[in-house]
Order: sequence, then structure tokens, then C-alpha cells
Amino acid sequence: MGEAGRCAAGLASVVDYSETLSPLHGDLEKHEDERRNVSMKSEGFNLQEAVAILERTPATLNELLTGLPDTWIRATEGENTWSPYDVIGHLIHGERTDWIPRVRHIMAGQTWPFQAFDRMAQFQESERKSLSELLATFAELRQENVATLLAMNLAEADYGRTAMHPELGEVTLAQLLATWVVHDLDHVGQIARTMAKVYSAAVGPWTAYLSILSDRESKTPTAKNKS
Ligand code: NI
Repeated sequence: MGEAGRCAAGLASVVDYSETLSPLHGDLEKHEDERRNVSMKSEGFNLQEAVAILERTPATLNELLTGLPDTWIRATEGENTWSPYDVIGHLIHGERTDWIPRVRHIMAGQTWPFQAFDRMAQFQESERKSLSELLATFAELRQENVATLLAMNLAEADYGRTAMHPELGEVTLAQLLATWVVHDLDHVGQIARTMAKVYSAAVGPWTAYLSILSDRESKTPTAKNKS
């Protein structure tokens, strides 16, 4: 995936209601102040909103991919790019070795960097497994990991805790969790894009209106799938 995205949405939506007085005005102002403080600390990250995405990604992918002909599932964007099948293997590897282990690493206050994430591991691990097997494994691991995350009962102060990423340097817990969400969406987008390109030629002149067909022309997985 790409670099960790900054989410400033929380700040942008803070509106000045001071001219539109209502009996609720005081409460509203207090609420907005609280929102602003929270946004300042975790840059718009909100655990409930994040979990809303994390817990539905397996079902999204299951619905999108189960039962499709191999034309769609095994399609790639060219040499050294990933098929939807490869991406599911990569997401499984992330559930096993990346997100929750890194949350634990931060919460334990470890001073050494995270273990580097193997971006090619799925090519051995997925071998001879069917897509539905992989989707079921991903769903099971994600459910466990979301439950683990919620059971940690993270406090607002925890989101600012930091650890060292082997390439990016200091990162916060909020950034890691936000990245988990955006990483899902990044790969859902990648899957849609890869599938769309199967019909690159078939759409004929309409290709001019379909930006998905020209987005991200062949890049290597290492440049495209950093976690
Ligand atoms: Ni990735």
C-alpha cells in the first residue's frame, strides 16, 4: 500500500455556531471543543469509525469475489503486480504478523523498531489454497483481531503512544490504526482496478471516460504495497 494517509476531516468539520444561538448552544460549543481536542491528538482518528470499516472488509471482499470466474480472480495489472487472489493472501499475512502485533508492540512501550513486514509472504502461504479458503481465513482472523483490539479498551491518551517503524521512523498508535483502515480500502480499490482492467480493450472508445483503466499503470508490488 501507499504511505500512511493523514486524515484532517475532523478539523475541517468544526463549524463556528456562535451566531446561531439556541438553548443547546453551550453544550454544542463544549462538544465542539472536545471534538477539536480529540482531533488535535489523533488527527481525526476515531476507533468506532475505524472498526466500522475493519469489521466489514471480509464481507465486502467475500461478496465481491466469491464464485467469480478465474478471469477476474487471477487477473493482474501486468508483470510483478498482484491479482485479487494474491491480495487476499497479503491481507491474511497482515492479520497474522502486522496490525495487532504492532499494536501490542506500541502498548508494551518497546523501544526497538517493529519487525519488517514481508510483502511477498503470501506467494508461499497461499499455495494450493482456494480463494474461498483464503477468504474464510481472512474473515476469521479479522474477527479475532477486531475483538482483541476492542478488548484492549484503549484510552484517548493511548493513541498518542509511539513506536519506531523500520522505514518511516516514529509513528503513533492512531496512525497505525488509521493505516490499517486505509490499507483495507487501498487493497479494495486495487482489486476493483485490477478487475476493471480485464476489460480495458473490451470497452473500446469508452476507455477515454474510465479513469480507473489508466490509474496506476504497472508499478512493482514493492512500491505499491508498503504497509
Ligand atoms: Ni498492502
